[in-house]
Amino acid sequence: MPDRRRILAGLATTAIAAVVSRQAWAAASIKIDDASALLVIDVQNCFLPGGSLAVKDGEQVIPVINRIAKGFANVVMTQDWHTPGHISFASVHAGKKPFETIDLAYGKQVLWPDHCVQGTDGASLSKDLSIPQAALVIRKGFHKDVDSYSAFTEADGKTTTGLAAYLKARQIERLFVAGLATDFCVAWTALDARKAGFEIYVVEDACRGIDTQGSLAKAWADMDKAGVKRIQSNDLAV
Ligand code: VGL
Ligand code: ZN
Repeated sequence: MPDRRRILAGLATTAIAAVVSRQAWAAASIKIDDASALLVIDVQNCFLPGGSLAVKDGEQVIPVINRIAKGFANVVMTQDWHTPGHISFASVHAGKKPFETIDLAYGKQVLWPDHCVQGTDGASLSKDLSIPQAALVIRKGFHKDVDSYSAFTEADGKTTTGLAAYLKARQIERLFVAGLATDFCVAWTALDARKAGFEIYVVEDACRGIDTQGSLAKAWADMDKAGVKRIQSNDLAV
């Protein structure tokens, strides 16, 4: 019965279309408004292939970040910006190697290869970032004796970068965070954003982690507990 077959085929097509459009709707359901800002964390040469603290597959975040950034009027970038001989560098602690930890006055510190030294090419933001509307670059980690993974508060837990006040002065309530590295600067930024009262989403596929001594799993667990939302770039309506 050709007619019946045609009707059934038509129904099937309609059903498939409904499913597809529902998925499309569900997949891009998070709206970006004037109270939203994108934070692009530390997309710097040192953290990219060939860099002194290269994050595995770090370069893969760049096209994703460039794509989602088109949906944001408000974008802040951060730049890890250490003094030469910074306290977070293994090279200044006799007998210590990168990725070992030490206890400092403000708590446990992972030691790193020398990276993101002020004014060096390694500290430059990647030339492949394409976010011309970014209005602010926050530099952090520039006090020689204190690290600062977070874009908000240095590792002493009290020295502020001023970012929360800037965002609040601009009526920003909702933050989306992307960049490097998921388990250090991205996670610490997201956790501090919650403490400062912001709603925050980590865009997972726009980030990559270092993952030393279980740090990546711990970071996601801490973020989950603190109410940080974990999304994919396709969830954003851009
Ligand atoms: C970072 C380790 C040391 C980061 C910065 O951007 O996540 N990680 N400094
Ligand atoms: Zn650093």
